Amino acid sequence: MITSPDGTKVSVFVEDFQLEMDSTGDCIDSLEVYDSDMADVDKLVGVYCGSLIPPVFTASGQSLFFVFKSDSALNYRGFNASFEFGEGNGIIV
Ligand SMILES: [Ca+2]
Repeated sequence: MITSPDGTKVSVFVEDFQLEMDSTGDCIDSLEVYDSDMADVDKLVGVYCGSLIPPVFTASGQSLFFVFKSDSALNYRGFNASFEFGEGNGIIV
């Protein structure tokens, strides 16, 4: 989870992305993004896999919640993202 300071909103930029997807386009490994501070189904922004880089995520509040799911077989490259809020930024890997 990423939470920004009071009065700011967090944005996340995915720069590199590759997660396992089957031949029909269903996600085997996935990244779920929630516009919330928890995995609230009503706040699900999207479920991402494959090699298409997801859009920039900007929270409506101060928090974005990420769930990375991976099975034990076939690990793809994964993802690399940076985030920023108001002033300053950081890197998550
Ligand atoms: Ca896998």
